[in-house]
Amino acid sequence: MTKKGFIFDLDGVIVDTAKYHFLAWKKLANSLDIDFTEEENEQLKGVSRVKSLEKILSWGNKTISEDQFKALMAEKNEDYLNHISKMDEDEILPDVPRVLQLLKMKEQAISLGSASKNARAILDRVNLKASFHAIVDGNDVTKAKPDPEVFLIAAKQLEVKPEDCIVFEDSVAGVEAANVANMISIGIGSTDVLGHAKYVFKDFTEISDEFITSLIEN
Ligand code: B16
Ligand code: MG
Repeated sequence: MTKKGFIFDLDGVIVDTAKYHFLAWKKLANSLDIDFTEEENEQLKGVSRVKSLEKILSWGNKTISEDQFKALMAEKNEDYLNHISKMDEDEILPDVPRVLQLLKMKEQAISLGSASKNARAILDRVNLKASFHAIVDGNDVTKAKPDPEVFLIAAKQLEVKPEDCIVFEDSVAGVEAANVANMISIGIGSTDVLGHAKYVFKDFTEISDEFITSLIEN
């Protein structure tokens, strides 16, 4: 049987760090007199830090200098890291450990494929680093999702062909990236948003051991 590559996005799949991104972006936007809602935060899921700030500034019709842009990015990240530093294993989303354990037992190849430059720090906080054979994150890519780069690097590191890889993603851009990479895309969230994924589940509690086994065997 061919070994499969299982690639996990981080924010929204393994942990819900979107709430911390929201708090940090809101604080920053409000300090610039820009309104920032949960709906707008949704649109930043899977989007890089630079692109996120560009979007917030355009929503608020603001133009700023390059130096100010850099300073705001650093400020936002410092605030975000402050939230991250308080995370622990309790923040791992339900049934993620069960699925990781099953994949390990079945000797499958497992990678992270995240846009976040803070991915390693987060995995450390929730004590999951050892569960991954490869970690590919925002520090390793030049092109952001929906470009497939992050997942193709992960496949290469796992030494598994893209068509033998399965991607778990909560963002539209991430599902698109997985599809472009010719991988099986599994959306975590709502069908309304992730309709382009091959399969969609609300969360990992809906993903059975039988389903994972069928992915490995087919
Ligand atoms: P950072 P993912 C993404 O992570 C987040 O969904 C997105 O909201 C965030 O802006 C991006 O990482 C960059 O994060 O500021 O930590 O580098 O979903 O691809 O794991
Ligand atoms: Mg995500």
